[in-house]
Amino acid sequence: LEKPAEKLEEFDFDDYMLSKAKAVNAALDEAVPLRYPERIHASMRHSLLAGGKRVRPALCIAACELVGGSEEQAMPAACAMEMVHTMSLIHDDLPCMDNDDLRRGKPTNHKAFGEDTAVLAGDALLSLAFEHVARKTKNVSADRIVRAIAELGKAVGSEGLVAGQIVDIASEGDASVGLDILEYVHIHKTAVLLEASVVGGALVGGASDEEVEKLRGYARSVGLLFQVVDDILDVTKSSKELGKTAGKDLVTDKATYPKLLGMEKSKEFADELVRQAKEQLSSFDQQKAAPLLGLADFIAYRQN
Ligand code: GRG
Repeated sequence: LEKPAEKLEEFDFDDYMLSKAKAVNAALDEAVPLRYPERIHASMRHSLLAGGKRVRPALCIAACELVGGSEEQAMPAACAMEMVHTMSLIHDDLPCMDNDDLRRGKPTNHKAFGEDTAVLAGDALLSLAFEHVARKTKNVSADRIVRAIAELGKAVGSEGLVAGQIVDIASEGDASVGLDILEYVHIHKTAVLLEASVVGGALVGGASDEEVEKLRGYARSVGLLFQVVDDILDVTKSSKELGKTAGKDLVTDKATYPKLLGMEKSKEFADELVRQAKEQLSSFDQQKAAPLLGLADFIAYRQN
């Protein structure tokens, strides 16, 4: 008897994520050497090499490999996604935004280097992201590189991260914020960059238009899922910390899914989003889709 194809190889997701994170960390280290002027490069490296799950680069590489491309083709785009993500975290932590002291277990960039340097480090990472994809992507047609860059540009600007952040700021403390605004903020602050990561990876990997659109659908579901789960974790984590049933989410006026939908419905919504994400991958070879299927589960069932 022939073994069914899906049984041929057991996919080790943890091993996959570890090996991709290691390769991405090495590429990021090389992309930002500690050269003159040392202060700005030290500041960029402080945040860029501070750990982090490297979900965006993993999505980018996995999408590229799924459509027949290689890790090498995707790596510059994968690094660019992490550079943009890191810059958004640096700016998000600033005193004029969330005013946070800690990020990825280390002092935030402005705490370590001062606000002036932190703003510049974010700007430099944003600019480097685009230069890096344009200059370092190899064995991919110029047309595909330009399309990937356009995806990234859209994800960053006033139709992307910036849009999510400005609406988030405007709705702070507004008790009337409903599901529509909450979803808008989550889609723009989080899902758009996950979408650019997946679609960018697919484009440099040689995906057909049909494959790109299926992967875009996958990324949109996974992007919203990321935030719904984040909201759920906020409640469960702070409940544990407080040792009571009411978490941080329930005692602040920030709109979240558990607050607007209730915990049970939020979990049902998350389950539905995982299902939708996986459905978008059903026409691909399931063995080859294992990393993206695993990433959907990882985002859904993670603990932080
Ligand atoms: C992009 C020009 C420009 C400005 C930034 C501040 C801002 C505008 C946008 C905020 C974006 C933001 C901080 C969104 C939250 C994203 C998010 C889900 C962060 C957590 O991501 P993880 O869990 O973190 O992947 P790690 O540390 O694992 O990488």
